[in-house]
Amino acid sequence: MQLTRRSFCKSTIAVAALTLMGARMAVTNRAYAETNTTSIVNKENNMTFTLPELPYAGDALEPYISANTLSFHHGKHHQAYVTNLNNLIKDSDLAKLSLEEIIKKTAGDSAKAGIFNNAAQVWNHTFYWNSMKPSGGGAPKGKIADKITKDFGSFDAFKEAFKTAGATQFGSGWAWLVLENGTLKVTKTPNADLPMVHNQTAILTMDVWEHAYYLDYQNRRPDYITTFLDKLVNWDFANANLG
Ligand code: MN3
Repeated sequence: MQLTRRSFCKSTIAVAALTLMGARMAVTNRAYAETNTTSIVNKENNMTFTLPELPYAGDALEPYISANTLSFHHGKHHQAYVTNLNNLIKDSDLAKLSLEEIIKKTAGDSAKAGIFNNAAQVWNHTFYWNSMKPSGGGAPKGKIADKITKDFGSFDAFKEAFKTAGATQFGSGWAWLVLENGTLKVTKTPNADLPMVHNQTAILTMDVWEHAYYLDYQNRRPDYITTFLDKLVNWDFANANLG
């Protein structure tokens, strides 16, 4: 993580504010909370969301995901969702809520679809950055490895299910490893839809919107998915999310 002096100061202030506010934070996912406490929650003025920093350098996922892709995906797409969300909730009661509260409150409300979409995309992208790491991928270790074997039959069976979910999500969306009623499942969601509004806990995600891979893989989505599994998955994050 590359912190500028300005963002470091902001983070320090945010951490202090968080410590004081304590229960203000309602991030369901423990690891997600630990990795994003400085940036995902409302800032010191308690009204505005900020773009979380990437958990690694912008070129750290090369050659699998280029610095160019991350620059646009994080700096432009993710930032746009943050900016849109702030504009949409400005001066409303929603501005006082946590990101997850906003997502849950607006889910399924067609009059608030714009707010839901932008809030969920802020959450999804932060979760996606953390679902990858440099020198990641390959077979999992620890309790997630045992749980995958138990619930899918084998790691290869999980990989096939995840590849199929990613490749068959028509148009824009996400592939997920989730925990539902104590069992791991692979799911896919369209657009901004996400597990927390389906009584599921997110364990890992992969963005299959074209902007996630088109600069590096063009139309070869299956190659991007295979690379994600073989070279990028952050199993430490998955283990932490499993709780
Ligand atoms: Mn995206």
